[in-house]
Amino acid sequence: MPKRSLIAFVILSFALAACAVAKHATLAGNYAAYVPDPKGRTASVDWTKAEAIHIELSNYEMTPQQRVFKTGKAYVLTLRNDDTITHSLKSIPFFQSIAVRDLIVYGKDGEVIATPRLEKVTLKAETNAEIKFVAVRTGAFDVYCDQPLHATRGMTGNFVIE
Ligand SMILES: [Cu+2]
Repeated sequence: MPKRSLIAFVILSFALAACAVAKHATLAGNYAAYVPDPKGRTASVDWTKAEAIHIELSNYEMTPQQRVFKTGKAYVLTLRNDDTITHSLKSIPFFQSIAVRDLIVYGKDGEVIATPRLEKVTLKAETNAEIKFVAVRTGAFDVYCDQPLHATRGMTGNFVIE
């Protein structure tokens, strides 16, 4: 294979691999802003005591819009999209303040994405996702759906870690 074609092939391969993950979740390239050692942090908590939380993303609404988390506590956050269109949950500062154990996106092409560095979770129509995480850093975080004009129409919320 000529050198130029080889380079193009390598770039295309990387792009396709990135797309496979980007379907449901956007990942940051920069680890430094995220909570260090998410594996260690999520391994050292009692998951039988994890609190289950449900958030609906449908009809240009995020329900509930407010949610308070406690540092050091484990959560299983279920995101449901029962709508006929795609929605997302985005907040880079929030995802940088939690230690993620697993992200599972359910649906036709559901997949498990093991990552400590989420930026958003995208949910196609009639898809659910589950994020297992430990709240780590305190703060107030704006969350929103980043589909065009959805935040303007009301798909916003506020998470607090205290
Ligand atoms: Cu939306």
